[in-house]
Amino acid sequence: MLNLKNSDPKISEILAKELHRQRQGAEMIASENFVSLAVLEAAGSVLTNKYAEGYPSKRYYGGNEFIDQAEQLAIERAQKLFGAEHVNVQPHAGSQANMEAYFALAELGDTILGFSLAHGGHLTHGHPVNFSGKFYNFIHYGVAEKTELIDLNQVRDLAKKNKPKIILAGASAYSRKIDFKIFKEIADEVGAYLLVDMAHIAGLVAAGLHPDPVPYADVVTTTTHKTLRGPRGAMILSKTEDRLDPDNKKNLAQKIDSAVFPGMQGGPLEHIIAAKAVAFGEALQPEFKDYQTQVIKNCKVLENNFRAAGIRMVSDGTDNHLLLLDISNLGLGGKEAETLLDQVHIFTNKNMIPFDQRKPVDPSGIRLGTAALTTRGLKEKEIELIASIIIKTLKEKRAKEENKNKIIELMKQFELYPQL
Ligand code: DSN
Repeated sequence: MLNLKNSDPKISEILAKELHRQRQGAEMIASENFVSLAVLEAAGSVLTNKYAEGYPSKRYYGGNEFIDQAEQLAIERAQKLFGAEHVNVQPHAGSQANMEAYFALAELGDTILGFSLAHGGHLTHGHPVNFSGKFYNFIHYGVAEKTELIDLNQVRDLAKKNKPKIILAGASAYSRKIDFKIFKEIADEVGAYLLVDMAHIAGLVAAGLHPDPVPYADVVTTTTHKTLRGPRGAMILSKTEDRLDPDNKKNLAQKIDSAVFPGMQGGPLEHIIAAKAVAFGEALQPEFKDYQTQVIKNCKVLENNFRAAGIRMVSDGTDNHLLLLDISNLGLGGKEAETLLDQVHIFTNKNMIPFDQRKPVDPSGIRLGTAALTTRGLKEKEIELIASIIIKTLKEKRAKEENKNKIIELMKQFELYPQL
């Protein structure tokens, strides 16, 4: 840090301000977390200097003796963590991981059945503005209007009618458990691959606190930086054998590897891969399960407080690390709510709710998560205080200075990176 301060004071100052912002706020964006200093150190390491196109012991550049060891460790730790047959740790981000999985499993223009973004899915699950919606013929299932749970009857009906090449399960704003066994049954009924994007819940899956997609899915993609608490990046887990195409020269693992490189990416980010290895090592420790257990407990505290305050939650609550509030009957939109909460230093994001009457830029929902706050050490008592400030701020439609100060004081008690 000393070097940066001297050589580029402008950027150094921006980094310092961002650290200050992170320290002073209650981070409730459901897809964010705080990595350990060890992960941070690996991510900022000399491995950034190295070109390593290819895979361990099969590189297109020399000098990869140590890079190979780091990547191999990342692979082996991820295999152990998730019981996966094959792991590719090179995807730069969740979006690339999904693109690579589609490349491996389908031809351009093939039909894929995925969860609608408007009901809690993801942009890369076939939204028309995204590559996925442009390159493939996506059909979407959603949630049932009454329960706001994934409508498995609709999934089955659409699968039978459209005979997709891939059925895709996974979400970015869904607060309930996903039954991957049923998805697998439906995929088998229509001869489709099952692809699961477990980005949001990967940490819960690793800790055994969410149904595990790995035994059922042909391929599982995930980011590494959400509940899994690693560096910003992604990976792909897969079975080795290809159920659908046994005569193909490549098995499923080889198809995934070639889709990642040379299909989609060039030089892997080996500093980030080393940081992934560190994070997977951390997730293999028993304390990681305690952490994930607390993430869910903290989210339940939010649920109980919002229910008591009469604030509607999509699907009436949560089983995981996130909650989706429907604030339409409080007389404010998601955009305004996000801004008001920002002003009291509670960081959230506006989000569409199923069957939303408003537009994505100003929808009816607010998404909240507890992964990052739990990393900072907050437990039930502190989450109660934060819930009460959220409720007051939303109901009064006012960002009061006293509430902002309460959050700043609270967060001071849970130091973030005191060593930095
Ligand atoms: N942007 C991520 C999220 O917030 O859920 C998903 O990619």
